[in-house]
Amino acid sequence: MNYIDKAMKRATETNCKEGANFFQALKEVLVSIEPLIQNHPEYEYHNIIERIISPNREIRFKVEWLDDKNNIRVNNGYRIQFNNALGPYKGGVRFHPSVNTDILKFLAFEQIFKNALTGLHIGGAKGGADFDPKGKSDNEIMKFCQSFMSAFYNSIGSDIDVLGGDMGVGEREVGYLFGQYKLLTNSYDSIITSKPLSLGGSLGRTEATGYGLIYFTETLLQDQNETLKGKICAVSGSGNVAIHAIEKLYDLGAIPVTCSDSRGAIHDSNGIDLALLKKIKLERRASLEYYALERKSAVYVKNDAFSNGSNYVWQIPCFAAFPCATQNELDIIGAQALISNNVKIIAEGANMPTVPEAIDLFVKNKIIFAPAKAANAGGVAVSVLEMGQNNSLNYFSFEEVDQKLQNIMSNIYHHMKKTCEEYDLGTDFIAAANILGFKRVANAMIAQGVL
Ligand code: NDP
Ligand code: 2IT
Repeated sequence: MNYIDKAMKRATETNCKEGANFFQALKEVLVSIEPLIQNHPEYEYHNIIERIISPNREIRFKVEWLDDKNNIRVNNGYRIQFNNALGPYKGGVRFHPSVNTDILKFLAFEQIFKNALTGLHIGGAKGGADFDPKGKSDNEIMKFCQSFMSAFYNSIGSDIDVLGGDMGVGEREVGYLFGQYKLLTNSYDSIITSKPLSLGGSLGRTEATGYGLIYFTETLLQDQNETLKGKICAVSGSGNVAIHAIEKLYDLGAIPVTCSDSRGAIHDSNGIDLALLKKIKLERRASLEYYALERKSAVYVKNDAFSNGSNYVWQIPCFAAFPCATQNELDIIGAQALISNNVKIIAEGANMPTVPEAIDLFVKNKIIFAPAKAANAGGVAVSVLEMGQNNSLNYFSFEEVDQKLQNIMSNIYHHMKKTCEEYDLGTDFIAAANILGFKRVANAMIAQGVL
């Protein structure tokens, strides 16, 4: 039995049986590190694969809270502290009804290697709850955040595990989570990032994931004598990552023409009206349907109206496609449409947004593919800058953070390129990201001995 089959068998025995997302993430890493494993017998000697595929700790807790009608509500909360070989656990918190152990394990596993790629000293974790923030009042969100933090605050700490934002968790939620931790521990420790500025948040953190995605893409393209300038781009999602990707695309002279949410998609051939998008999604927290009502050039397609179930945005001809909503949102139908419309590059803003079969199609058709672990690492990287600023009490300007973000994204690309050369990978940036990330974590595990 080869190491991939052995590891998958071990994962099946020790993890949730229905862990489709976790196994998808796991398999991609295991397959692509093959050239590394062949050249490094020490990883087998130290049994790194079996050790790296099991989370160090999985915390599961009940979250009880009172809604506005004084009904007692109950949700499931989780924190997966997957690997801390490189530094304190670090990773976001997701509030979404779909959250379960499988989703959080895949996210935490990906986070280990993404965090390693930043070159910063942080381990990988992810947490969240199956709580749906949609339709909840501000008071209910606050109550939920306070109960969530009360349930597991003693498992985190500024040098143990530092939380951050993710889907459904932005500045508002982070502020409430932070406040409750402060109350319970009487400390102002930096146990969460993406904080509002008034609580010690970093300038540039809100923008970092979306901006970083576009910096990474432009760096990669420049290396191929290409640029985003003047090019039509398709973006999915309309949350934190998508909105700031669209903003940076405009800064670079590109033309983003699509966005989407959980209910439908927008195609605006004049270019997305960013101010209107922010008003609808960030201020009003409303559906994109209202965008189309206020903007005559926009076409709105409801998810169920595009009958094959695929996201409509991938049908729009574009030079570059940026999936920025959620996992497995770019399917084969979308990939086929993008390829037949001569897409040049796919760069993942969301975590694992492309199904494996679609990735295979892109690779077969020589479409450049920038994987999430590298392309969306700007968010967590600026989170670490936030931790550094909190600990040193020395705060950077927006321009300083933005410059550091550009340097980090450029370094990630250049290290991946070097890995491609070293292992003769051509432009297989998926393999390069996995090899580079794995190597850094594995070496740190070996250096610490058997724990
Ligand atoms: P937000 O909650 O701000 O936005 C999520 C967006 O995705 C919303 O537009 C939402 O629509 C849409 N969406 C959610 N579920 C679905 C679905 N099933 N089908 C179609 N659209 C959907 O989250 P973020 O922008 O922060 O996160 C987006 C992705 O980026 C996630 O994969 C996240 O893990 C990843 N990421 C986030 C980082 C960050 O710093 N925030 C860092 C790195 C990665 P609606 O408005 O209707 O809910
Ligand atoms: O997936 C991610 O990298 C994030 N959600 C950001 C995590 C963080 O700790 O800032």
